[in-house]
Amino acid sequence: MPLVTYELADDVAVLTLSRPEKRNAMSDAMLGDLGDAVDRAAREAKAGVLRGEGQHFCAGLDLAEHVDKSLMEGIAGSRGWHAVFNRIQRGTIPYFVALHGAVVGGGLELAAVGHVRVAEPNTYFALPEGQRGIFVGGGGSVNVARLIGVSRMMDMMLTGRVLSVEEAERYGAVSYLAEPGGAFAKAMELARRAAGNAPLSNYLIINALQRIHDSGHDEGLFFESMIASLTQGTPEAHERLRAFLDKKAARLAIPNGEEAGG
Ligand code: 1HE
Repeated sequence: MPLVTYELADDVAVLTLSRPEKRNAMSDAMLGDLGDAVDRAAREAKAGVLRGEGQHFCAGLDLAEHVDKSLMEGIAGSRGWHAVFNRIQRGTIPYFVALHGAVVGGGLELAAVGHVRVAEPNTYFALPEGQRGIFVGGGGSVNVARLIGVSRMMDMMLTGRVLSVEEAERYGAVSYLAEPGGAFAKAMELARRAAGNAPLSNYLIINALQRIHDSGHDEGLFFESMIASLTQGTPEAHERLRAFLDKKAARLAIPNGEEAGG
């Protein structure tokens, strides 16, 4: 049985970390299965949902496999995480991450490379690398720091602070608070919505925004103009703009339950 199971629900690929007896700790084999599932989703789906089986999302790096690794093996391991995670973060489809229970160490690094995070009330977040005598290796120094800020990340790593879901939401790591047991359904709802967007827009949203954010002001604005004109010229954009003008487009679902536009 693969350690990451794959299902296709219409246009949405559902990737489930399936090693609950070890709290979905990420072994080398599991990372390989995650990479295979991500590549399959890129071929078949328009959006992805990532979740964990059992009581927790993911307990991070499989520590049992890492007791006796050499320095070079450690580097290769970390670079392997980067390679797979990059195919999620800067791939072709957006990922919605459904969180519950422990989101710890590499589990938080994995959640951070998704594009939108939904969490249940029992979710908690920790970076116990300092306590374990190691360091983040799955891109967290870039991606977790980008989500919550360097100073909060240092606090978590230095003191072992465990964030509640409310704190994580306040810090920007969680976009939606779900009901108990409701994170997957909410992530599916959001993924289905995103799957209805123009695929080129989704690709650019997940690839260009992060690169623009990493670049300078002038480069960012220049890059943005190029992308804006590129998307406007596509037949799909013409069709969608025409649908809006003809009042055939889906209307905005505004928070008070009314609809507007279109
Ligand atoms: C594991 C792992 C793991 C559980 N590697 N085996 N991550 C951590 O430091 C977190 C370590 N795990 C925990 O603190 C707890 O397991 C949890 C708080 C996540 C969950 O607690 P609980 O009570 O539900 O489970 P448990 O009884 O602690 O664990 C159940 C089994 O899973 C047990 O194995 P068993 O054979 O005794 O049944 C645990 O040993 C096993 N298990 N977590 C290996 N992580 C790219 S660099 C990233 C760096 C990091 O991720 S550092 C943080 C690592």
